[in-house]
Amino acid sequence: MFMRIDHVGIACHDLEEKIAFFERTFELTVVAREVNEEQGVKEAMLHIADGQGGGSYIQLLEPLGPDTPVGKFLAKRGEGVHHVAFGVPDVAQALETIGGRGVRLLDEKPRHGSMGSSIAFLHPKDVGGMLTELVQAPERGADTT
Ligand code: MC0
Repeated sequence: MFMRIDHVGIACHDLEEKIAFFERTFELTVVAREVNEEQGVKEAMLHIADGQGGGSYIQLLEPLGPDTPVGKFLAKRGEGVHHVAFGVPDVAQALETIGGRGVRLLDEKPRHGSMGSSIAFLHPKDVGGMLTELVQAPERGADTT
């Protein structure tokens, strides 16, 4: 079902400061930046490697406000790993399969994600405490409405 780790999302207070740290320390390069109003984040993707069905990235996330998923996470836990995202061939199909196995779906259908991807989240309490995201790369096409 999972083809690769698409990205690891890291919550931070200051996106620009954290980008500079990752570039300087790990020699990573920002390949995309986006404001995602629906998810309440300003984010940057830093490329790690290419793999089956797409690349893998570090995603840096700064909240657009305190009353957003990342804003609440920062207030409660501070900076750190917010979620792990796995590449899947078909996010709608993966949701149906995983939901059928008893995991609570935070999204019943795919939403718009980074770099034109289709994404959906699974409840962290049902995945060993890890907020889990499913990602379908854009070239395969999907309903992102
Ligand atoms: C909350 N919890 C987490 C967590 N956030 N556990 C692990 N990782 C996280 N990131 C835990 C809390 O500690 C709590 O456990 C329980 O889950 C319920 O959390 P809550 O604080 O009561 O509830 P909320 O209102 O903060 O909601 C948490 C929830 C929400 C995960 C449901 O954040 C959500 O729907 N997230 C999905 C969307 C999202 O995160 N978007 C931002 C990234 P206890 O034990 O205290 O009960 S968007 C993104 O990344 C896009 C742009 C992309 O990749 O392309």
